[in-house]
Amino acid sequence: MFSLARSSLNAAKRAASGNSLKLATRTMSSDSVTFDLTGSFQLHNLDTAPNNEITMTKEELLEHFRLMYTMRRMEITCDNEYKARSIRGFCHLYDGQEAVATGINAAFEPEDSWITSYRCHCISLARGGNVANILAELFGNAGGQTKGKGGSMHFYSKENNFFGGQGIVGAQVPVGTGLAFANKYNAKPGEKMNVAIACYGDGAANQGQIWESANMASLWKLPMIFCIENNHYGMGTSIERHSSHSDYYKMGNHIPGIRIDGMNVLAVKEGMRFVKDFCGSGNGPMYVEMMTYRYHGHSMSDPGTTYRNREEIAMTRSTRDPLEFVKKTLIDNGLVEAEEIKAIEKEIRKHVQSETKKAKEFPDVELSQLFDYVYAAEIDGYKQEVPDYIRMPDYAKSFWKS
Ligand SMILES: Cc1ncc(C[n+]2csc(CCOP(=O)(O)OP(=O)(O)O)c2C)c(N)n1
Ligand SMILES: [Mg+2]
Repeated sequence: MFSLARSSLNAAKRAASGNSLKLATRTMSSDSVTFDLTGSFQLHNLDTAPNNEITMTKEELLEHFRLMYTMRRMEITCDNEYKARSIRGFCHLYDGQEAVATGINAAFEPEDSWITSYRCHCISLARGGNVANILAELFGNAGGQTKGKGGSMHFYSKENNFFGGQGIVGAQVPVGTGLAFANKYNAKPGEKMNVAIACYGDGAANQGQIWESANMASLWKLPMIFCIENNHYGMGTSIERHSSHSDYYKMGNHIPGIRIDGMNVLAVKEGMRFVKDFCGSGNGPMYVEMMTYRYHGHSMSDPGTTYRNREEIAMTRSTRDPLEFVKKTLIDNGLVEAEEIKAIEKEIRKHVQSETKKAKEFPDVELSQLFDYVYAAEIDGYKQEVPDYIRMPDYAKSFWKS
């Protein structure tokens, strides 16, 4: 027990490493501020590096804050709705990790491809989803992003180049490598390629299929980003107990890597601008390690306090919270008054409330449409497949194809 608590505290120290909540300011003009990012990156096998500063306008910072606060409120709503049993099944929340999805999205173009694990609600939101459709998917009704048939782990939006939510740990990585292959294949000669990113966890990072994907991506110089969201725990196991080494950004061996302070949205944005530029220019893949933290347990069925202690969670919240960081950056640099932030928070809370109401008002999925969109509607003239047998929870209500 003692060693577990110790390793858990080590993890907390690492999560808390990097810049403190306060970001040093370099220069200021009337409508933008340049921030110092020194200490936010660690490099592996790279001759070039991201800039050690980033210039942001008030509007850009506010936009990031709005998205991150919407994510936070949406995940808190999921927690409440799950406890009220309006959401059933698996449900993995992203609060604590908001700066990662927000910063990547800020560096990406809509044409870049993105695929992730089951912890996918907020990435789907960043990628152009809306709160009502995301919650409707969790409620399992017809207004959901995948028509209420996927649930928490299976968001998907082809028009936003978001290739989902995967329930199988690591499965997104070979598929993401395939997306990178497609992006290279479809690129116009001489032009920058769109990149593909696969986000996965520290627990997934030692899987064989990831090494295999990395090998092909490197061999074929694919514009592929292997992005490890290191929240310091797998499904109840700290990195000290599940990985023989913890420098995840060096895991690609000869493949270049970068470790980024994943609690600082500006570091994520600037770091990912560099990574996208590197991979999209034909230099091959890169390993990216985002140092982050999850506040909730692994999923809603895990209280999240048996393998780490409450002090660790409280310490991260008070010293490294990604939202407090943006808020403080805005206020300390005189870009907004605290009152303005409070008003924005109030407006977003109301928005999430009304989206929740809207999400609940969509109708149930029609039984006759249960298999629409599950299999391809028509392939080479063949009509959509319906399985021969459907096992319902109540055996007597199961179906056989007549
Ligand atoms: C192949 C496979 N093995 C095991 C599981 C069960 N499982 C789900 S998540 C998880 C831990 C993954 O941890 P990590 O990769 O760190 O991601 P995080 O949940 O921290 O985001 C496990 C073991 C699974 N879904 N798929
Ligand atoms: Mg993890």
